[in-house]
Amino acid sequence: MAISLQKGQKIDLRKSTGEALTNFCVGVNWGAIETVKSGFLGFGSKKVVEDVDLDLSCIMLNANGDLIDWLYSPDYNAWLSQNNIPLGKLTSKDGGLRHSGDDRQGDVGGDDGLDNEIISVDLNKVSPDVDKIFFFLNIYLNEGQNFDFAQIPFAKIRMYEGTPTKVNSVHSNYDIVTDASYRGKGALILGKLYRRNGEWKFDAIGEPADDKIFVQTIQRILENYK
Ligand SMILES: [Ca+2]
Ligand SMILES: [Ca+2]
Repeated sequence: MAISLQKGQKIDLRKSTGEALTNFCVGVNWGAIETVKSGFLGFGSKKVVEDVDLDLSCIMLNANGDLIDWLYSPDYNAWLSQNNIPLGKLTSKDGGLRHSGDDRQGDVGGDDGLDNEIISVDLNKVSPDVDKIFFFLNIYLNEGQNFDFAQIPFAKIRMYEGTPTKVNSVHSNYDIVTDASYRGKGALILGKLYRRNGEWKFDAIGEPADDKIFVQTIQRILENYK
């Protein structure tokens, strides 16, 4: 039975068998905004799809709270290099975390049951220098777009065993859009994996933020969540 996460809940990373959960996926599943626009005098109504570009990212901190590694989309690299910000990448230096790549639309035609952006985690490969791994989600608004988590038809986060294309067993999940505190917000600090007495644990932070771009969310985490 999957755990339905509550904001601020701390959980052990254990399978239902009691074994430590070390290989899993952190995934976000979401839908594009689909509306039906009726034509003149009600004729010729058509479905209009508005792309929803959510970005799942993570950063790794050492025990002093210093940023030592990160995963975020390389699609922003031109802008990042102009601003002297480390370039985006999809695999961590230690190979323990891997991002499935940037999805810029969301599901069209309803929930396909698979996550649109996934970070695969193998805790056995994570460098001993990494003490905390923060996961966060940002809405990237294209020119002329203006929406927040409340307008997205569905957006769910989960931890599960499996691969980006196959879900074997869901460990825990968290529903974003049904939480009223996310209305009007463009960013969400999902939670952190952290070491405690030689074991990894997860803290479902669930804090929304007004950040316009993920680098602001990284800054926020470094300032407030060490
Ligand atoms: Ca995306
Ligand atoms: Ca999906």
